[in-house]
Amino acid sequence: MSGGVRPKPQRLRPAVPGVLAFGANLGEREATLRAALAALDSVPGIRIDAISPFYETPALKPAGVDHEAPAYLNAVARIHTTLDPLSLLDAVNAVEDEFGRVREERWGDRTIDIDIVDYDGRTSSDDRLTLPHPRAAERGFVMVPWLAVDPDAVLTGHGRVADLAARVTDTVTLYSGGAA
Ligand code: A4P
Ligand code: MG
Repeated sequence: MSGGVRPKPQRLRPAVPGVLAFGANLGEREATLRAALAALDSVPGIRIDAISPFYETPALKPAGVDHEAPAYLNAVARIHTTLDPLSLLDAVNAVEDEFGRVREERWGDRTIDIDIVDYDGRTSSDDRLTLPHPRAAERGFVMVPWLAVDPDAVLTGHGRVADLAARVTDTVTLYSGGAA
């Protein structure tokens, strides 16, 4: 987790940096986010380096912001991983499943959503995985927490996260429940 460095088994692939975004708007949001972060940190080949504060954000639906839907808690984690991108996606999907994620509706309410925002600055696209995450740049609930854990961050193809965070229009409020 953030702060300390824990020994992990040696692996053949070098560890590369990545950025994961977390969102939850159903159930015990804060507890779920913390448990999902801990679960990912315990996956062999994933190490969480830093966790942003948690932010409360109104639900964004395909038709726009939905103030009737439960609000989200969002956070971003900086990681290092020895997993290849699709294995990392498998790992985050497994953690989503573990915490009761049900996929019924696009952008529907959910106990937990974990997106790979950035994997070592790479650009790629296939059926399962688009890198960087295609909608991250315009989302305050991703840019603001990312900026909090990396003031110098750059989103491949889009520019400095500080500039992107200054441009977003959605409301992002620091959650009084506090940082991880
Ligand atoms: N996929 C492709 N690229 C990626 C990637 N970089 N990271 C695929 C993760 N997954 C990726 O995702 C659908 C498919 O995207 C997966 O099968 C995966 O192979 P999903 O998590 O099943 O469904 P989703 O999250 O509803 O779809 P989508 O389009 O990823 O949604 P977004 O764009 O992530 O938006 N409002 C607030 N306030 N806070 C939020 O966190 N999140 C969403 C989800 C909508 N509204 C929100 C929030
Ligand atoms: Mg998702």
